[in-house]
Amino acid sequence: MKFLPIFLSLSLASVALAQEPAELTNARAMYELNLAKAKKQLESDYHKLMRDSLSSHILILESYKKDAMQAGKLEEAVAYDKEIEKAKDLYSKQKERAEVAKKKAQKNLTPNPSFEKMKGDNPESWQTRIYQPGIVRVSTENEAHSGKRCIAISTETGVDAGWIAVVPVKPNTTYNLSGWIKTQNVKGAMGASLGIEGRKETYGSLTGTNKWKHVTSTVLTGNETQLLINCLLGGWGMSYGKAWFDDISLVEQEP
Ligand SMILES: [Ca+2]
Repeated sequence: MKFLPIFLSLSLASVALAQEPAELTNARAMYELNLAKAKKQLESDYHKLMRDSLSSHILILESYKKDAMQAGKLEEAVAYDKEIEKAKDLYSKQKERAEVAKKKAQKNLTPNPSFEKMKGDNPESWQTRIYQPGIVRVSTENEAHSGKRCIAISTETGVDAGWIAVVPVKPNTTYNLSGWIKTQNVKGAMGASLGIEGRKETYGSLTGTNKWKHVTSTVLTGNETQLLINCLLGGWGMSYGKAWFDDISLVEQEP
């Protein structure tokens, strides 16, 4: 019997966790988001400060070198010259580090974005959705924008269908969604476009026949913690023809 209080208190704790109020969940998400933003800002400030300090250091060394030259102290001037080379080397290394950090922050979050990896008959991490029935062919093809493969949707009878990938995202954050679309005799509804499933706005909305075209747009997440990228032929109605998609990108934007 003496274990009962522990058992009870454990049960109460798990009930309390299961029923965490939405405000608390949101507050925690906001805290983590702000913390991530602050870390990113600190890192970028740090890189800038390092470069600024090294620039001033180089300027000072150069003025010392000039003074030494004018005073005919050649050995001293050569020593300053070596210091200047060292500082310039550090500056370029620092610049490289900042660029690597920036690239890391701008990572494309789309899984298998060029459709090069296959899993069975489908590109890995992508699946098809048929919203309105029609005779539709979904395929991976060799007419790629880059690499060897891309995805395609085609129909003569009309269709509303898409290739979908799920991407975890941060709430209340801005992302840039972009991709390449090619079309052949597309007509009806939104045509061929890139969008987020469940949202009415689509990006690109190509009709007719087009060579590979780059489409890009800004997506705000609001409360969402995942986005379903949708390479779509149709969209709130039926479209006809054929569309190809390749090199899809979802990148978090700088705060
Ligand atoms: Ca590709």
